[in-house]
Amino acid sequence: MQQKLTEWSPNFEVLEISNAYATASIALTGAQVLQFQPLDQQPVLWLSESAHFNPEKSTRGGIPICWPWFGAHPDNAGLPSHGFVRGKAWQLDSVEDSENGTVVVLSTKDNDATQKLWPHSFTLELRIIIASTLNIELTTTNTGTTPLILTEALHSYFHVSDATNITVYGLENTRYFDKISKEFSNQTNSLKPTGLMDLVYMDTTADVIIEDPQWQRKIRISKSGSQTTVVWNPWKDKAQAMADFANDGYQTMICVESANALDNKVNVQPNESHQLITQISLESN
Ligand code: TA6
Repeated sequence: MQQKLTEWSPNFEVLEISNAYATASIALTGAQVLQFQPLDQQPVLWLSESAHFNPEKSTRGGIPICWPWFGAHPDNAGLPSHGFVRGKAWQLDSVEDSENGTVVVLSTKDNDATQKLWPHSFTLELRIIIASTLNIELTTTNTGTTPLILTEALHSYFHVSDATNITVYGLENTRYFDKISKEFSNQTNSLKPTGLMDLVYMDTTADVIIEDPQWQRKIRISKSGSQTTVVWNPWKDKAQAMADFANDGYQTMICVESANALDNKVNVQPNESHQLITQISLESN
């Protein structure tokens, strides 16, 4: 394995890994995986061509970590969207080769600034295993004396050849909340993106498959410790409104997020831990 820590912009440090199976890059801001590309494959994760590499903000693409709330804060719209750890400096604890691939561990914990936003004590650890598959394990540990009640997501952006020509399987017969219409519905069939979608699928632990006929591959997203799957594509108008989203960027991405959101809250008791895990693998069509 080869590893390099480089600054992609001032104070924005990125760990670049290259091993026998894949290359990957991980920003220390937010412990955000920015890139993952198995050898001889198109990149699996989508990273915006217009991304801003800001040491205090989440980057558009890869896998931002939404924690300890997903989306807007439930009671206080003034708090940051998707929680506060995606714009926080994480500590790089270790980088080691194992028989399963390269294992990278990052962590963060509460401090005065987080206590003001969310008055709880915690440690968070992200374990990333880079091989021909990408394994991500987010462990929340309650180091305080009262229960932690939280929502969260591994907000994964996937790279596809053409968003209008993919099919998303695995969410059939699942109830979802549509964040645009603000209504609950039931997904009857597989999903074919045709426009803006912001869908929160409830009570599902199923694998999701993104079938991409043009690139002759399927991306399989398996998960554990997750009861919610979120599917998002901002489509043309919303993408144009975002400074870090190239105008046509929506055409080559889709977010499929392993999450615990809305009523699928997680309750972590003092001295206990909870793990949100996702595994991303490629299969040929
Ligand atoms: O997961 C979908 C979502 O919650 C959308 O509602 C959308 O706004 C998106 O995340 C991106 O949020 P961000 O704060 O990164 O711009």
